[in-house]
Amino acid sequence: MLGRMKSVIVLLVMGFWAAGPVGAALIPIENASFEAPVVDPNSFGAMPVAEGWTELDIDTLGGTNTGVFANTPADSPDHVANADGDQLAFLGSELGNGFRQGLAATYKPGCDYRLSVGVGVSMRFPPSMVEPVDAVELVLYYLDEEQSVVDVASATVEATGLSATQLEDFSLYLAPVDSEEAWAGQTIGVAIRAMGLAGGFWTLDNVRLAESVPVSIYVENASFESPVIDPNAFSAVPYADGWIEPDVDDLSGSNTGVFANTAEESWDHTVNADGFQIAFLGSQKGNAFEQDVTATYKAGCDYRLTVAVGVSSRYQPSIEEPLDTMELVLCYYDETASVDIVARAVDARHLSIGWLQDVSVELPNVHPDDLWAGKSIGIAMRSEGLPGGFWILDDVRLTESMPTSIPIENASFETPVVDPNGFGAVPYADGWIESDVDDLSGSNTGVFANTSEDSWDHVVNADGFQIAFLGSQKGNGFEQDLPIAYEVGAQYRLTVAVGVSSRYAPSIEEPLDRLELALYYYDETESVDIAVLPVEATHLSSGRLRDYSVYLPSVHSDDLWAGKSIGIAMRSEGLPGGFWIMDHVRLAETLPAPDSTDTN
Ligand SMILES: [Ca+2]
Ligand SMILES: [Ca+2]
Ligand SMILES: [Ca+2]
Repeated sequence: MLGRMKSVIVLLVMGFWAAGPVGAALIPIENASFEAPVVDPNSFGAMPVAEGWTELDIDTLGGTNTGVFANTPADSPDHVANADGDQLAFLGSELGNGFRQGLAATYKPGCDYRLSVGVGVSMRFPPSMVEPVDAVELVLYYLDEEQSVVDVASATVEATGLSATQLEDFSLYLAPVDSEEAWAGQTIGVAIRAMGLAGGFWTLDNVRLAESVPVSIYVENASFESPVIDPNAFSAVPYADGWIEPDVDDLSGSNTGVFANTAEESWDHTVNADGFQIAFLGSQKGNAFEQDVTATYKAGCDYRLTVAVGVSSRYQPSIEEPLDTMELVLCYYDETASVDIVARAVDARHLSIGWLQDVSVELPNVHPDDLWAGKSIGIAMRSEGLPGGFWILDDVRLTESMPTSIPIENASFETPVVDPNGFGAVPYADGWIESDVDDLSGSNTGVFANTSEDSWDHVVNADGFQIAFLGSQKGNGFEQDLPIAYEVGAQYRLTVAVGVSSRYAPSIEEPLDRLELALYYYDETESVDIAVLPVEATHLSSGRLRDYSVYLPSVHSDDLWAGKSIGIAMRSEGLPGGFWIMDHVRLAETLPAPDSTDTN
């Protein structure tokens, strides 16, 4: 129940995708714009069929609840101004009517999905906008073994406020697919379902499904676990390491800081806090947490800031006029000041004591001409209210999504399957070329089984059950030559989740051990690196992996690697004695053309 509440707020995002994003990887949907069959606009103007779609129609005789119609002339009072093409779909408002389609594409582990539909209402027969309000549901589903439809995610759109002449864009967001989820690898299904009473008609057009590959961008002290508070002492401190804290309390800074979560049996315990500590933020305008992360906005990528938000058990922000609000912001710095790009306001009306709710703000598709392209990413949580209340915040997450995922064999090091009851590790990894200075037993490269959750050396954010290990000595490495070439105009991003061995961490003192992530190609004789990111062990942990990404800017036609096979590598550049651990290798590509629908 609580998990469900959490998902609802993240799912529905309006308006952002109204314009086709540059370089978005759209998964092909048959007759996505309802242009077929072609309707003769001089005759009846509508047909009770839509090619390519499975029509669920409770009018089994005439099928008059689902079909397509021709947009009227531009001077007609019911002309839909922003229709895509010449035709749209109509859908009867009664529960049981709907469109659905199984696509050729599958849910790829590690990818997230966004289904968008232009929605409007019939001018003559609009769905009910008063109680009981009619609604339409956008759905992503898959078929189980019995061929039954199983919903993966859904979002509800109510008729209230919708127009007959202007479609509004609604989106459903599906968070990254975990390889363990039942729909991983299953065929993607999209559906639009009426959820109301009979009598009205919805107008639908331009169904789009975008796939992208999100990776984490590092946020310092993202879970507010430092400074560490002694829970037996005062249990709160007025600062948080790593954050810039504007605080209207100039003297003691008591509007921003961190506190220790109370014991589980305590009345004010926060059930779903991340770790042991949480941040507090006074509700008065002028109080904030801000951070400039060490990453930049990249053209062709989407950004999403997510924060777990709650309210103080003792001093809640006002839920009556004047309503207190808090803003999540993505910003950048021009020469002189920080400039907001997108902000999302939250108020306390849907928040509850003892429970944090995920709230997200998104910046879709950075364009090369945007002022923030190439600039440092700034994130902020700012109060916009009156004094007296406190917000509580935890688990700040920043992700960057690139449109297209390129498959990598055994990307999560799940094969060969290691018997966790045996030795727990094997000295090889399927699908990878392993360079190993230990010629004899190859014990510098291989895979191991994550330990159980209660174990001291458990890796909390491993992908699946297994992780790779790599000896720190130069000469050890994993490489893979992909059956895909560097495409002119495209950018590439290789991401690996990296950590260190709990027993044998690579050296963080001189001489420093380094791990290199690289994109390479083969000229006639040897492999040549094009982009390399060195990673040091200094900020790495054995219990939590951190995403590192190496970027290759747009490939030019005269680059030597244009058209050559893509090579990816993780290589040690150090002395023997330590071990890197790594998991969840992801390669993403931005597409050169805005209208490209190639998802391979
Ligand atoms: Ca259309
Ligand atoms: Ca925390
Ligand atoms: Ca794995």
